[in-house]
Amino acid sequence: MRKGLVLAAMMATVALGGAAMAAEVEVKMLNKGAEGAMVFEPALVTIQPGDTVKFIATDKGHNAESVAGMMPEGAATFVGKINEELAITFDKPGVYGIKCKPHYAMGMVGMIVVGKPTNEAEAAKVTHPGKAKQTFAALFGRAGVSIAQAK
Ligand SMILES: [Cu+2]
Repeated sequence: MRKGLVLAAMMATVALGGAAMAAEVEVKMLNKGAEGAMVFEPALVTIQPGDTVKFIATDKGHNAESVAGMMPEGAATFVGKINEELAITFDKPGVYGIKCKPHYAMGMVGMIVVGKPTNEAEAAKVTHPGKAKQTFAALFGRAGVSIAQAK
C-alpha cells in the first residue's frame, strides 16, 4: 500500500515536471520602450516548441497579430484584439513575424524564433511598410545569432 502511494507521488512529480518545462514569455505592447516609440518589448523572443508567448496590453491602442508569409507552413495565423491580452502557444519550429496593426508602418513589429527554424529565408522576403522594414531587418540580424545557437 505504502509502495503504491510512493509510486503515485513519483509519477505525479514526473507529470508536473513535464508541464513545468514549457515556458511562458511575456511581451509588453508599449507606447514607449527602451528601443523607441510603439514597440513590442522584447521585440525578439527565442523559445522552444510548446512554449507560450503572452502579449500584454500594458499601454492602450495595440494588438498583436501574425504577419502573412512569416510563419512556418501549417502554423495557424492569429489576430489579437486591440487592448487585449493574447497568449499564443507556438508548437511548430520557425520564425514568426508579429505586428501591431495600427502601428505596423511605425515599426511596431516583433519576431518569435521557435526552436530551430527552416523558414527564415522565406520570412525575410516579405515586404513591409514604412519603418517596419528597418525594424524587421534589425530583428533578422539579431535573430541570426539566436538561430545559429538553437541547435
Ligand atoms: Cu501598436
